[in-house]
This record gives sequence, structure tokens and C-alpha cells, in this order.
Amino acid sequence: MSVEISGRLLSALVNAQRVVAFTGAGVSAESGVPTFRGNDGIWEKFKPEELANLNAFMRSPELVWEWYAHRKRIIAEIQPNPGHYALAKMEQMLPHFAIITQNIDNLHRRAGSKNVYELHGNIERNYCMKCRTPYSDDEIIGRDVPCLPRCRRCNGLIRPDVVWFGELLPEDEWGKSVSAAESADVLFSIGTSGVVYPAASIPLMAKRQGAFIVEINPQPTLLTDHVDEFLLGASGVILPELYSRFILEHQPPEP
Ligand code: BV8
Ligand code: ZN
Repeated sequence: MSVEISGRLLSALVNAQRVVAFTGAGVSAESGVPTFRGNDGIWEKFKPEELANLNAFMRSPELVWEWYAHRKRIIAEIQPNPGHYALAKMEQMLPHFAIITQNIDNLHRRAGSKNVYELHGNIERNYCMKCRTPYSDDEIIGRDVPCLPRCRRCNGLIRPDVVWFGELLPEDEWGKSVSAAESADVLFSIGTSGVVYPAASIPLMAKRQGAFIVEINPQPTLLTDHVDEFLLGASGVILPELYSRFILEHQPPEP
């Protein structure tokens, strides 16, 4: 199945100095990571906002840890998909390429991408809420989880290093993401419904600066009316296709 990729997009990409890929849960769907609004078995009865927030954690840390332990297990058992790998290869081919992701699954890095800005944290990192001592999963999974991991230094509660609803985004990652978006020539919005803020304002920042905006999604989103090109389909199929077309177009002229 070849996707319709316009000459306009290809020439924008080939002539671009600065390219950004803004990603959401959809880019990891083909790896087996349940999307937020997709199906996730017993946890479906909870809206993510209900579990991914500080009040829920303070109210019932066991329940929230059980949910993160469940997601840590899924993510530990899966692999990046061809969409992740295509983005990692594009980074090699373009002068300035950045991934701004809402995903906490670390799959972009596992696929070899280097320039990755994690707006909502990373599920493989944890820290003590009281003294901020960092803890890797190996240090806590199995020892305390699924019950309740506590800090060896101050006995404080340990939490996953992710951004919960109502919490501010990490300043440095946000700052780097805003400047990347505002100086982008081309921005891809891949596998995101664009409902969670302030992350969802990233593509619009690039649009305001005149960037060529491309959306990749099997269904339209709130952003679709604002994009220059909409590629309908799965990112694990479209991104490798786009990469090979880009490479063909990008070939330096024969001597
Ligand atoms: C904050 C980490 C300051 C944790 C996450 C303005 C307006 C309205 C509300 C707000 C606002 N400003 C702030 C808010 C509140 C809130 C918010 O946005 N609420 C939403 C629900 C309305 N924002 C916050 O709380 C943020 N903090 O603003 O602090 C502040 C403080 C107090 C009060 C006010 C302001 C913090 C938000 C971060 C929360 N943490 N994750 C964890 O993961 O456990 S958000 C989490 O959900 C993800 O990181 C991601 O951001 C979001 C899920 O969205 P998507 O990734 O897009 O996934 P989704 O399932 O929705 O869509 C998947 C898409 O993929 C679909 O379109 C589907 O069609 C597509 N797809 C499926 N398969 C494929 C595919 N695409 C391609 N290929 C495929 N194969
Ligand atoms: Zn501590």
C-alpha cells in the first residue's frame, strides 16, 4: 500500500534545514503500547487523568503504582516499530532534526534517536518525592513494586519520573521544544490526538512561524484543519515509505 506523498512535501523536506517530529501514543501503537484513548484491558475503566495525577497517588499510591508497574511490564517486553526506526534514520540525514514526544515509553531512544525532548517524562526513571534521589527500575521493581517503593535514604515515597495532570512540564525540555518548534521549516505531528496541553500547542507554534505542517494519523484530529498535508494511515507504514522517498529525492547529483 503506497501512500500518496506530494512533491510539495518532498521538496519542503529536501530543502529543509530544521525538521521536527512531534509524537504521541499513536507512534508506539504498532509496537503494542496501548494508546491513551485506545483499549487497555482492566485499566480501561479508569480515565488516564484519574490515575496520572498527584491527588490519586496520595490517595492510593498502591493503585497508581499497580498501573505504572503494568505499563512498565508492557513497555519492557516490546520493541520500537519501523516508524521509530525511520525517524532515527531521518535524524542521520538532516542537518537539524528533533523529536518532541509526549510518550514516556523511551522507544524513540531505543530506536537510536538522539535528539529527543521528553515533555511528559520517562517511565523507566523514578525518584523519591522527598529527597529527589533517583531510582532505576532495577533498583525498585521486584524489591518493592507492586507494593510500595520507599526511599532507602529518607523512607519517602518513590514515584515514576513522569508529568502528571496538573503538574508543570520539565522546564528545560519545554524550552528546547518551543525553540525547536519556532525555528522548524517542517514539522510532522505523528500519532497524537492533540488534546493535552500545553504539548498540543507545539504544532501551532511552528505553524505560526511559517513551518510546513504534516500530520500522520489513521484518523483526523483537532489539528487536521491547520496542516499543509495530511497523510492518512499508520505511522509504522507511512514513515518508512516517506523515508525511502526522501532518500530517493535527496540523492546528491551524479558527479
Ligand atoms: C499543566 C504522562 C500547568 C503521564 C501525560 C488548557 C486547556 C485544557 C486543559 C488544560 C489546559 N492547560 C492545562 C490543562 C490541563 C491538562 C490537560 O491538557 N488536560 C486535557 C485532558 C484536557 N494539562 C495538564 O495538566 C498539564 N500540566 O498544564 O500544568 C497547570 C497546572 C494546573 C492547572 C492548569 C495548568 C500536564 C499534562 C501531562 C499529563 N501527562 N502523560 C502518563 O503517561 O502516565 S499526558 C498523556 O496523555 C500523554 O503523554 C499524551 O500527552 C496524552 C495522550 O495523548 P496522545 O499521545 O495524543 O494519545 P491519544 O491516545 O489521545 O491519541 C492517539 C492518537 O494516535 C489518535 O489520534 C489515534 O488516531 C492515533 N493513532 C492510533 N494508532 C496509530 C495512530 N497514529 C499513527 N499510527 C498509528 N498506528
Ligand atoms: Zn528520599
